[in-house]
This record gives sequence, structure tokens and C-alpha cells, in this order.
Amino acid sequence: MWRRCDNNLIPIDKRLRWCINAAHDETAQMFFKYLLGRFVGTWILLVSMWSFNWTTPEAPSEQPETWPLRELPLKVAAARAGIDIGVAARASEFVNDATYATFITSQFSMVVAENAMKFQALHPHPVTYRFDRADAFVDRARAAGLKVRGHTLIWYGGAKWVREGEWDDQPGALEQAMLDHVTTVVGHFRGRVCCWDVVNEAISGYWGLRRNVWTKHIGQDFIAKAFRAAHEADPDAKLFYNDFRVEGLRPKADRLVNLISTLQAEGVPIHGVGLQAHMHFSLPSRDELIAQLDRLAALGVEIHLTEVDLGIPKPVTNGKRIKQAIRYRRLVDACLAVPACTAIVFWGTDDSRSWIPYFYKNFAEPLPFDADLRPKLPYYAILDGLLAGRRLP
Ligand code: 9MR
Repeated sequence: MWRRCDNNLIPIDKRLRWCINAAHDETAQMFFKYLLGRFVGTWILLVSMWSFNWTTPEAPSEQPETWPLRELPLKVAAARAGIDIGVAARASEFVNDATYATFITSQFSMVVAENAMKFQALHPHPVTYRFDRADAFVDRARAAGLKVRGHTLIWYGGAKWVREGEWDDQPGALEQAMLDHVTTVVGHFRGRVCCWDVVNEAISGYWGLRRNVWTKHIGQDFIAKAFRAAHEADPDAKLFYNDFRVEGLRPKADRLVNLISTLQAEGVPIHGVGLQAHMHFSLPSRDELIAQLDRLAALGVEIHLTEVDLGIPKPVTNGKRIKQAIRYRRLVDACLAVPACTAIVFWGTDDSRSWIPYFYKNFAEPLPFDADLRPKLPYYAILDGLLAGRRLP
């Protein structure tokens, strides 16, 4: 409709009618999408608050009385269990604040920049790359012996110039820009980043893939193209697809399994799947978690739990804090029950450095450490889980 309405060869009076109709259609679609988004978003949050309140122990390991109230760096316990334990850090604080850096290097074996390696941060203009901040972060982490996860090459937003580009007028240009980004960034960090979230959150919550600037101008195979370019730029890096609300057995999780197996069938180099595990979005039972991890493991990919956190629905009570810790304990248990699950990464170092209270005013205290970097109940739950080690079937 818009194309006809823009066609200069058609008389203006005819065009005008088409343009008005096209504008009406577009407004109606946007309104419908807005309503659907609001409705589904609110519904997800209400359901997650409700199901959080129904948390009860599902295994003997989920009895808080049995957790040790002793302290040991998480990375020591994780090494005994044979997995990595990681955290999303604020890059500039990690580089400049010695207390913050020491906390991270003493507790964790893996680190990821919460924002500093995203598209907008590294590639703010079509021909400008900025690596100074990310380089300092990566080098500081590696000097302390930490593995670095790269997050994230291609997300639906990309950068402002990607979202706002006139790509319709330049066939092939966005694909070129995407490949340039992937090749340049992965090439730049070659040998320094263990694993990349190559594509983040491409699966829609309701159907197939999300419609975004990449699907619109490159097509659904932007995913395969990004992975191939990343592999070429650093053949030793492990390449991950990363998404949220895919930890249980819901339709979106089925779509994840289908996506991975389709990519594999096409010979795309994909080595891992990141399950974000923002647990307020997704609170599967222990059996469901393990079943989903098993399904992915059966595809031969490695699994990282990449963005673990769980906001407590307000008002916060001690009873809810125990439920939160039980959920953390369950997640560790599920990971350790499946050999392909090799890393657990928290999305933020502590409660004062978490996206949750900013994005969701009704949720609080999401992480295992408090604002003073002191361990909280989930820390003891996690430590207990790690010390129990792998209990393979
Ligand atoms: O925690 C991140 C927050 O500081 C940023 O404002 C936001 C937008 O870049 O991204 C947050 O991290 C997201 C992550 O990159 C991908 N999965 C969802 C995370 C929470 O929104």
C-alpha cells in the first residue's frame, strides 16, 4: 500500500486515497501491537508474581535448613563442580574501582560486560568503532585469569543508526553493515573472548522470529549469516544463541530447539545456547528445567545460564527471600544434573547494580549479593548446590 502511495507515476488524487488508507492501516496495526504488548507484558508479570508465591521445595536439597552458613568464593566451589561461575559487570567500575574489581575476581571465574560490548557501545556510527573501554575491561579480566563472555553481537535494536537507516533505498547495505560489525568486533577480540552471544533474543514470544530491522532487510537467515561471519573471524571462539523465557517447556522453548536444530542442519557453526534465566519471566519446575536442558544437550550444544537473576515481588518478606533462594538452588541443581551445562552467570554483581528495580518497580533484591557486596541467602543456596557437585543420573 505504501509503495503504491509513493509511486509518482500514479495521479495524485488516486495516490492520496491509498496514502490515507495506508496511514489508517499502520495506525491500527501499531495500536493493536501496543495493546497486545501491554496485555501480554502485564499478564506475564502477574503470572510470575503469582507463581513465585507458590514456590515450595521440590527436592531435599531445597530445604534451607540444610544449607551451610559458611563462606567460600563461588569460583572455588564452581571449579570443584567443574563449571564456570560468572557475572555481568559494569565495565568502567571494573576497570577503575579496586574494591569492585577485587570482589569480582575473587568470587567469579567468568565475566561479561553488562553493556560495554553491545553494538551501540562498540560501533556508534557506521564507520566508527570504539574499542578503548571494552579493551580495558577485557584486558583487566584476562589479567586476573577470568574468562570473558562477549555480549552481544546482533540484538534486535542494534544501534540508533541501524534502526533509523534508510535501508529500503540501499539493497544489501544492512547485510554488509551487519557482516562488517561481526567480522570487525570478533576479529578485534580474537583469542581474548571465550564465547560470543552472536545473536540475542531473535525468537518472538508469540510466533516464529521477531520482526526487526535484520529480518526486514536481510531476511530470517541473518542469524546463519552472523554465525558464519563470527566463526570466520575467530574459529576458536564458542558461538552462542542467547534468549529469555526458554528455560522450561513452553512454546517459545520449542521454537528455540527448532531454531538450533535448523541451524545445525544447515551446517551453521553454532556451539552453544544461552538460557538467560531471568527467573521472574520463567519459573519452571525442577523437572521441567532439567527436561529443557536435556533437550538442548541432545543437540550436542553447550549450555550457559547467561543472565541469572530473580527479583522478589514487593513487598519483600523473609518468607519470599527463602522462596527466592530455593529458586536459585533449583537452578544450580538443574545445571549440575546435565553435563552440557557448563556455566552460570548472574546478571549484575549485586542488588544495587541490577537492571531489575529500574525496569520493574514491583520487584526488588534480585541478586545473591547485597549493595555492600555481602552474601545473602541465595549465595548460601548456590554455594550448597555447587558444593554438592554434579549428580549425574
Ligand atoms: O542490564 C542491561 C541494562 O543495563 C541495559 O539498559 C539494557 C539495554 O541495553 O540491557 C540490559 O541487559 C539485557 C541484556 O543485554 C539482554 N537480555 C536482557 C537484559 C536485561 O534487559
